[in-house]
Amino acid sequence: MNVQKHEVLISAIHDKFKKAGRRRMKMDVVVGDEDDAGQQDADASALEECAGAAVSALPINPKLFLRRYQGTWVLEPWVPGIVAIQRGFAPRRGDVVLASPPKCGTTWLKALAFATMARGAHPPAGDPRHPLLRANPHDCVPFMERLFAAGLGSKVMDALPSPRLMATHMRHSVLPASIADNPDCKIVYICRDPKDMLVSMWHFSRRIRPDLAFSDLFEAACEGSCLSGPIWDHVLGYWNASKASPERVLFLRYEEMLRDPVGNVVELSRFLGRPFSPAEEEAGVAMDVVRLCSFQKLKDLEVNRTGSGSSPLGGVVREGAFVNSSYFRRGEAGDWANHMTPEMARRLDAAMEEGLRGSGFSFS
Ligand code: PAP
Repeated sequence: MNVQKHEVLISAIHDKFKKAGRRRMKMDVVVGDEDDAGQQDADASALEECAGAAVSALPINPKLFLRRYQGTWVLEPWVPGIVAIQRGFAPRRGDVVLASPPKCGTTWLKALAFATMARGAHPPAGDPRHPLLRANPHDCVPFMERLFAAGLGSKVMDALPSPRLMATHMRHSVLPASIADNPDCKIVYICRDPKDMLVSMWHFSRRIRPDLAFSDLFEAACEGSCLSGPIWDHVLGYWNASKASPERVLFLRYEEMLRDPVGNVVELSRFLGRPFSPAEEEAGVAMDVVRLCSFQKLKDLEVNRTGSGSSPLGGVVREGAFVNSSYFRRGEAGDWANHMTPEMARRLDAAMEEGLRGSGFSFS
C-alpha cells in the first residue's frame, strides 16, 4: 500500500467534505478539479436521477431517517450513493471491502485492516508518524455510500492507491456484481450480537436525536426495520457468501475478536494475502497491530478525543454531531444487559433465531 499517496488523498477528501458540508451536501454539488469534469458529470447525473422524486417514492421510516431500498433500510441521504455505486463502481484487482451492519466494529476493523496492510511503510510499533496516530480510522478507510452520495465516489476511488481498502454498510444482495461476484475483490465482514449493536446505535443516534427512545429502535430492530435491517438478512447474506467462497469473503464476529484479537489479526492478514512472516511472528507484529488498534489506545489519542469528523449523514444533521470521540464508547460485549429487560432480550434473540433458522449461524 502506498501510504504517502493514501495520506495525501485522505486529506484531500477531508477538504472536499468540508467544502461540500459548507454547501449543505446538496445532491447537485460535486466539487473537484476541472479535469475531472467528465467523471463528475456522470456521478452527478446518476445522483440527480435518483435524488428527489425516486427517493421520496420509497417506503419511509421518518423517525429514523430511513428509506427501504431493495428490501433493506438505509439512511435516506445514502440512497443515491448506493444507486451510484450499483451503476458506476469500477472494480480494481485486489480491492478489499470491509462490510458490516452499523455499530458492529467497523471502526476497529478499519484500523486493524489498515494497520495490517500498511505495516511495511508504517510499522505498528515505534512509528510516531503512523497514520492511525494522527487520523481517525474512518479517515483512513473511506466509506463508500457516503462518498458516492456526495458525488465524490469515482474521483476518490480512482485516486486510491492499490490495494484499495474501502467500507460499506450495504447488505450483500445490494452490492454491485462488480464487488459481490468479482474473483479479484475480497470482502471482510464483521457482525456483533444485535443486542449490543442496538445499544451502541441508540447511544450514537442520540447525539443527533436526543429524544430518540430506546424502545423505538428496539421495536424497529425486532420488525426488521432498523438501519441495515432486517439484521438477520444482512448477516445471512455475508454468512452464505463466506460459506460459498471462503477465499473471497471472511466472516468475523466482534465478540470473537475481543476474545482473541491476535488470532483474528493473523487470520485477517492471511486472508488479505499479507501473512505475517516468520520474522514478524518472532517479533510479535500481530500483537503490535492489536495494541495500536486497541479501544483504549485509539480512544485516548488526541485526534480521537478532540477531532471532529464530517457527519456521515451529510446535510441532515448538525455539523460536527459525530465527532471522532463518538466512535469510541465502551468497546465491550454485553452492555445490552444495562438497557434491556430479559424479556426484551428474549424477543430480539427469538427474532434473530427465526431469521437465521437453517443457516448454520447463530448469535447464541
Ligand atoms: P460505525 O458503524 O458508526 O462505523 P462501529 O465502529 O461499527 O460504528 O461501532 C462502534 C462500536 O465499536 C462502539 O461500541 P459501543 O457503543 O458498544 O462501545 C465502539 O465503542 C466500538 N469500538 C470502536 N473502536 C473499537 C476498538 N478499537 N475496539 C473495540 N471496540 C471498538
